[in-house]
Amino acid sequence: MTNNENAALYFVDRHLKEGRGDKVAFREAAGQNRELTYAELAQRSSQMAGALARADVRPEERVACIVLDQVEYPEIFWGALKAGVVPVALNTLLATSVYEFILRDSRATCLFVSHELLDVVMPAALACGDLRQIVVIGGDAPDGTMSYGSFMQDADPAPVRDVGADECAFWLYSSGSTGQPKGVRHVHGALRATSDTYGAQVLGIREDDIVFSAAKIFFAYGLGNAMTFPMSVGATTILFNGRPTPDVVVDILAQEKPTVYCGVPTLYAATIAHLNKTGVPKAAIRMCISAGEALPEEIGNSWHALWGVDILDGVGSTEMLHIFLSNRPGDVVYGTSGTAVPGYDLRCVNEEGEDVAPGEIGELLVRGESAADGYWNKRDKSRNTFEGEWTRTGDKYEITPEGRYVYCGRTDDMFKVSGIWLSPFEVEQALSAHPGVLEAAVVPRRDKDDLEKPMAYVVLQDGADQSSVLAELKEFVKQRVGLWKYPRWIEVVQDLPKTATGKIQRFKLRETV
Ligand code: 3SK
Repeated sequence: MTNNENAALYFVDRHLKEGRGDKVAFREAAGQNRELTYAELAQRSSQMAGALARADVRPEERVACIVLDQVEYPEIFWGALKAGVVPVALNTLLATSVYEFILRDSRATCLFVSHELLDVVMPAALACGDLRQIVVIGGDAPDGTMSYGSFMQDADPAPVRDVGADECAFWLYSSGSTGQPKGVRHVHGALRATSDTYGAQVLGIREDDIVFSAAKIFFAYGLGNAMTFPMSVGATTILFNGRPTPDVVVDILAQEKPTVYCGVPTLYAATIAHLNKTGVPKAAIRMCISAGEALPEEIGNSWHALWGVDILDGVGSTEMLHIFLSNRPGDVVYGTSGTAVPGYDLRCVNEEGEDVAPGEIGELLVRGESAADGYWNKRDKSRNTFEGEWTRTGDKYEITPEGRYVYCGRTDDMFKVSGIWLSPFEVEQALSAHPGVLEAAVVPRRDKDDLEKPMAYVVLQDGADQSSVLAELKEFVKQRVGLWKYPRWIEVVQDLPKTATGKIQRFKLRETV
């Protein structure tokens, strides 16, 4: 191969040749205060590639990353890419049973885990036969694991593996409508495809930018915001390893002075409420973006009133890697998702696959270079989603006469909570696992900020004590399926609407809500 298209050459090593070695690439916020320059990242990621080879992790094998936003994350991610090993970036908020499913499904042979997550992750890791190595970042490494320091120690840097742009680079996991997460395989070329389009042409990312993304690196949205977009131009990213509550976000905006802030609607709404009490500090933001779920108009207007800066609302997907439909700087219409990002084509089609007219609702299809290569081991689902050059989004949209796209809901029952897909099925399973619950149905309901959150209808087991079941259920769901998925409202009902074949008719409940 003559032209090595390994993405690490462009995003990491190029900065040395272009004289940005001493520039800070990543800085940890809120008391962590470690920094990583582009030169250090180039060196440490090459050393990581060598350490992976020394540990006998071979090219094309998967390494699972259950890692908080901290400086080791880019070292692992780019080190794996340099080695031709495939990092699988996993949500750090999942439950043990979901980790076990994903670790088995991905057949990862090595796991990197932040020590803060060990209690939840270790029982899953120990149950997975393919895992040969567990590397713990920070804290003490328990028996059967190795510390990050020892894993890296004295490893010789490895050369960057020669790969083509179409070779698999990394995986993300996307939740499925049946509750089973799907491994989404992305290629090396997809990273550049998102930074050359949305990053350069919508965000207009610049070398002097400092970026803070409240959305974590394990999300496709966070991966672009906090990793590839800033790294495409040699900018600096602020990393925060904790929960981005409104007070923390405001502190980071005031202390670290990011110029680009990337949030999600729920957090924008909570931050506005916080700022209305505390007042707006001096900050440096020039650009704010939002994705994950449609941004209510009111939130965009209130944010603009406080900061004098618009929020660019956009739409992306794990399958397309980042945003392909967005409002533009200087051309924001709140309540709409904007227009196609340069480099992407969109269609809105009816059930026959024909384009719908403006004003009619259809499913959104998207075409662009960053589309995933497919789902891992899910041929039917891959075929249904990736139709040749076009990717089905499962989102329903209407095009206004001015050519802007307006979100109209999901084609199936999935919905987003705080920007993360939620499968009602998965939450229903968790609710039904409680000894006091016979069956359950979950639908979205809008909260006071006009954002969707799960609402559950439950049928209790005969003889169950209603008040004690209700007192336990939210915590019970959090422990089983993940912290953000618990139902914010629970109503006890005598029975659930069902089809003749016993399928829950969630649309009937949605109408009631
Ligand atoms: O949910 C979105 O809008 C999104 C945006 C960018 C990347 C990934 C996703 C899921």
